[in-house]
Amino acid sequence: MAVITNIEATQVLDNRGNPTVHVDVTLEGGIKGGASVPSGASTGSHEALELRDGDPESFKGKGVTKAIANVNGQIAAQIVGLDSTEQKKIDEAMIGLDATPNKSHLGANAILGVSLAVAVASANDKKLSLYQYLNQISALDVRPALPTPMFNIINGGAHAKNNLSFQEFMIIPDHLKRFSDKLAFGVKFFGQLRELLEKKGMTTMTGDEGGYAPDCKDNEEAIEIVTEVQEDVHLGLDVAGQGPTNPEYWQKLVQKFPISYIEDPLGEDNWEGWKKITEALKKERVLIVGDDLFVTNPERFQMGIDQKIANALIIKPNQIGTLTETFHVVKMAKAAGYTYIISHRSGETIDSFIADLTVAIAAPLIKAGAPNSQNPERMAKYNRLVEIEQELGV
Ligand code: 2PG
Ligand code: MG
Repeated sequence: MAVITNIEATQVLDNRGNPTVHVDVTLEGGIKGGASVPSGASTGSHEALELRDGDPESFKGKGVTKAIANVNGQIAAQIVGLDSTEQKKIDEAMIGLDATPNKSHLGANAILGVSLAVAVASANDKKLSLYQYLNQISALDVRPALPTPMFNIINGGAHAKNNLSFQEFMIIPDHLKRFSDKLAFGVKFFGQLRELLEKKGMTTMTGDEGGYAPDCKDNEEAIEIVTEVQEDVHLGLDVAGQGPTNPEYWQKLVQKFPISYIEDPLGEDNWEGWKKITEALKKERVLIVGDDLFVTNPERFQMGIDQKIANALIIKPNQIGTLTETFHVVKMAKAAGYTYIISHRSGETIDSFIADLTVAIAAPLIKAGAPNSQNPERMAKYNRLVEIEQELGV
């Protein structure tokens, strides 16, 4: 029994300078746990609602003081006094208190901040590493394992001021075994890409996730530049629904380049198109990944499973709003044979919760941005994974 004695939320800032919710939970005996909530830019329209103040005089309407007030008021009133290890009960109490389908009453940012901070406090109370504790409460029956990082080394779309319509160009060092070797590979590759861009007289300015944001002739040129650094490196794309809609385009692209991962090739409501693309790319051994399509939402994901759409999905706790619901969707993925991938948001803080989460559920891949030392909000996740690697002795 670890009784929650206090819950306190604060408005902090993310890497874009936008406000976000930080929550600290205190337990009887003084043990604490804190968590900061991330925030997307290319947000799916079916995501749980991120509550923002809308006051143009303050942070261009992006303040989160209403969400903070909901944590310190209504949520604290309901949750203080409960046992922090009862994650499901706490999450369900918040869902009940909100009583809307998309958490628009209290705000998914308010609810998730509490949900995560409760888990961190409980892990601290039990003197467990966060990933160990999450592994236990997930009840997924998997052994903690380190993921392969997908480094987003060229940024476009809603994450950069350049002319690339695809949002993310990633490298996937799955030819290496140890996490720290994969990270070293990413850092080296990123440096080589910088040199190549400089040689070509292209900009090395970066986007929101730390990758370079050059202007290119088209998306293909960006892929060509990456493969100029190394021909056979495995590639991943997040198209964020901003690409051609005909399956032939994608078939040709994956035949031309070593692409093994395509996220959101089509828009979030184009179920018919998704069905065709999934069918067309079946024999190409590519992960076809639903992000804005499924939004970590059990109903939307079930529609995809039923129609055999995609073969992988992105898991983002803030798309759904509680840890319990996040675990539920991962369980569905495991049962249906979909690959599940943990992802950061383009708006992040140095909170590294998702690093522990990815290990806890043994997700084979993580998206956490560029391995760019100028972006501590991305490096925090990678460095935490290195720590876990050390702890696991693998
Ligand atoms: C995505 C995410 C993270 P955002 O589309 O996958 O990379 O972007 O957080 O802006 O939605
Ligand atoms: Mg995406």
